[in-house]
Amino acid sequence: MVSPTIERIETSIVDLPTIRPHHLSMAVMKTQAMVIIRLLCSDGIEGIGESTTIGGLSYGPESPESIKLTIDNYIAPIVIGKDASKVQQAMLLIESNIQGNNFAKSGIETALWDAQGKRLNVSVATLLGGTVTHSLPVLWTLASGDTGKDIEEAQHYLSNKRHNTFKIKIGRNDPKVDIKHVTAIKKALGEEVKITVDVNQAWSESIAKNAIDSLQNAGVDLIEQPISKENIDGLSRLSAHFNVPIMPDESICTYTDAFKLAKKRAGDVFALKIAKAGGLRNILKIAGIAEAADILLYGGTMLEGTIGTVASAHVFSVLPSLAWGTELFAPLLLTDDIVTKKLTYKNGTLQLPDAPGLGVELDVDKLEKYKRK
Ligand code: MUC
Ligand code: MG
Repeated sequence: MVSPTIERIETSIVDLPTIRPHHLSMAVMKTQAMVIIRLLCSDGIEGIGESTTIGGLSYGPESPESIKLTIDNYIAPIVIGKDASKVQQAMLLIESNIQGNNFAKSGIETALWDAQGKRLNVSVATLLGGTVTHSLPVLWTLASGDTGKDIEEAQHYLSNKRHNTFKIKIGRNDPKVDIKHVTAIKKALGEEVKITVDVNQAWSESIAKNAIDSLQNAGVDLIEQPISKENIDGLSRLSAHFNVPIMPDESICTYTDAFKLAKKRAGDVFALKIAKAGGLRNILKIAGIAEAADILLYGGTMLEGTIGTVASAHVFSVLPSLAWGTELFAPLLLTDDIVTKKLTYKNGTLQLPDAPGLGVELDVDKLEKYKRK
């Protein structure tokens, strides 16, 4: 049998507006910019992938423009002409020639898995070992920038049963203001509704000590990245000091980070993201380290559109355990989509599609409409 080769890789930056401004400690998002990858193979099969970050260069070390350039000028020339069915081999080749650029690598790996799944008529999750679940818990993030609006939003999604857990973005304001904000939301939603907060590194360790104490007393269930991503010892100290679990996000990108953090018990839960990790295979490696260290897992997002979200869902669905669920809600934060059929969200979950590959199809007209010219 002749092996299929990678013939062409096309990348586009797609800008999709959000349904409302999304306030994070480091940026306010009104649109999301996603790099969409089309990987065309000699057997006529096309794989799709997505490489997305948040707020230009304010969150991660790669921008949409740099991701596109890295793929076009550096990754594509390495893999064009190579066997499209050997995902591991292609990724090892990329990894041995290109330092860093994990977001770009993740989108390419996604497209390779999608193509191979379509080729073999199986889902990406099947290629990765097979699903443990088809239904992933999905929270919603409250980040309108206004306490009243956040409460209204949460009550709306509780009443239509789309979500039952909420993450509140804080760190933009004085900690006292943020604590009041979180306490008011928790009080309005009641004891039963699980609330997490994401500080996105905004606090010093000493501020964090006082603020986490107040948030713990207010009944918050999990504290995400309260301090600088570099302060690993600080994360260990906070995790040892508080009963409320601490979750590194920006501090834990690669499996090497996972090993360093696990050794220091710098967190009780790890936030997994395919972009930070440099792809789906690396999520499985991080999950192994976490399991060995008795650290729990959470399925994170870089606020990807449907393609990146469903790629994350495939790898998260094969994990032995995902104790803290996921935040794979971002397609719902966008006003439109570039796939023909949207993902199914219901009863606080995302349903994994079971069509071959990623199980979603690119809408080429929509891609054209939203593509940066
Ligand atoms: C982050 O830091 O976790 C995830 C959800 C959200 O609203 O922002 C992202 C980024
Ligand atoms: Mg985070």
